[in-house]
Amino acid sequence: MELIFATGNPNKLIEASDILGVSFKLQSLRQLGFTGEIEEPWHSFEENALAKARFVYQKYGMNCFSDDSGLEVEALGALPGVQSAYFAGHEKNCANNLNKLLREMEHQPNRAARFRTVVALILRGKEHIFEGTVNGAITYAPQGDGGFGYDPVFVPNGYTATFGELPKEVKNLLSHRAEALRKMRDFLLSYEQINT
Ligand code: ITT
Repeated sequence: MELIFATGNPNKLIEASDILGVSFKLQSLRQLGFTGEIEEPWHSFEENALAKARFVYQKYGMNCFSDDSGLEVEALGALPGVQSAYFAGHEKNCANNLNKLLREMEHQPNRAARFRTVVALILRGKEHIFEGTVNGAITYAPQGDGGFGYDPVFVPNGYTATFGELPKEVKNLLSHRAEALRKMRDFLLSYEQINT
């Protein structure tokens, strides 16, 4: 099955391809020649995910999905949340975002946090939403250089290593993105069975 993944983030594209497996051929926006930024003006992951998928569906008229995701830290009132990509400013700098988070959490004993993903799929013009969450804790310093974004400071519950240290196969089993994309995959596989 061919789908456009409405993302400009190459790390998300790699993870999604690994999670969805060989039955799905993903085309990135870059492969379609689109290198701009799609606006994410809303206050929820769902609205932003829908905005990205609608933009691409309207432009290309092809089945597509998007992923809006971020880190919600309990002690910070669920920030950075939808601002995760821009936490330290408009330049979308992962290292600055991570350093700002660690500074704000420096003297904070409550380390609880969760990653959330909302995937918006537009299939033959119909919209579908899939969600995923993984709970964990924020470290005091970055650990590991795997993954992307906030991975080096996030330890999923039940583990002692961060997503930056764990093998990518482990992250792709446990993660917020894995949960949401597996739900989408199951939906698409049963949709295909019914419609072929
Ligand atoms: P697109 O909108 O083009 O898909 P983006 O990177 O801007 O790419 P988001 O708006 O969804 O994506 O921002 C999510 C940010 O949250 C992302 O830039 C990371 O900093 C962080 N994030 C999301 N998923 C993550 C993950 O699995 N591991 C670490 N950080 C993650």
